[in-house]
Amino acid sequence: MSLTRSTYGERAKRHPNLAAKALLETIERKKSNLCVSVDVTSPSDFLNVIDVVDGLQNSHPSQTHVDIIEDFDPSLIDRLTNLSKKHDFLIFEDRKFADIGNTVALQYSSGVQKIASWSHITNAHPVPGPSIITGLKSVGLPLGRGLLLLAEMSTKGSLATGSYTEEAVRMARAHSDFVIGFIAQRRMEDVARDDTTSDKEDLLILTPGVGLESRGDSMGQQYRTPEEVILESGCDVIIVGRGIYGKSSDVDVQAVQAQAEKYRRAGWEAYEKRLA
Ligand code: 5BU
Repeated sequence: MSLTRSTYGERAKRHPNLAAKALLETIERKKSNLCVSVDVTSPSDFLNVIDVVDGLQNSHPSQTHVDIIEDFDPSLIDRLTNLSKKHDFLIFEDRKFADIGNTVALQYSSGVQKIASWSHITNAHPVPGPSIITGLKSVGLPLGRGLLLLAEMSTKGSLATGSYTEEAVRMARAHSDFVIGFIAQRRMEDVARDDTTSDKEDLLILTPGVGLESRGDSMGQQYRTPEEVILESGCDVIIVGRGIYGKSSDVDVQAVQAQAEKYRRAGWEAYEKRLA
């Protein structure tokens, strides 16, 4: 059965990769294909937004950018990890690695952030070629982590199109033990397919550029609705940031709760329509 007609739970049972399996299982358990991108700079807002949206079982996983947090302190990661256990969500650090294998392995494992030690999923630009996967895999695979490749972007004028996207898909197929899917705007099964492509392939599609009230921002971001993303384009997860916590520096917890539930419901209803 095609992936767009299968439930998250059925795909979880079949999936060989531990991080992908955990992601699919949790989506099914929480009935949420919403990933909230928590792009706030204050550590307390960061933890509050996650506590509120995940406490309501709204979101899974939470996407982070720890490099934007003011006065980053490693204890923040302990608190984030505790929340992820308490509320049953995976952490996806949207790090977008883009360097040579040796450097990305160090960026992933070391420094102040030690991303590999706490982030279940991370992502990378395919621009350096397959060596970026080899570098990240040397650190992440023994820890049971998963990698997403940026096959496409949501921004106006993105260069990640055509043969670039095709090469990203080939790279992912060649490393399917560690690459669990893509950041992309549509499904990738039919891209660069050849005789060697397995029918059992299940590469997940996590999609940013999702908004219910706006079609974009003033800096090139482009939004589509959850229905366009999940039902029409067959993607697996909607990634939503400002649509949930707004643009102001004061996070309004009640408004965040309401918006998160609105996006969760929209994403799940689009998925149910797709199955039907
Ligand atoms: P927004 O507030 O919903 O626009 O946030 C979208 C998030 O997804 C934000 O964290 C971006 O860094 C991230 N993103 C994106 O918007 N578009 C892309 O192509 C990629 C990531 Br890759």
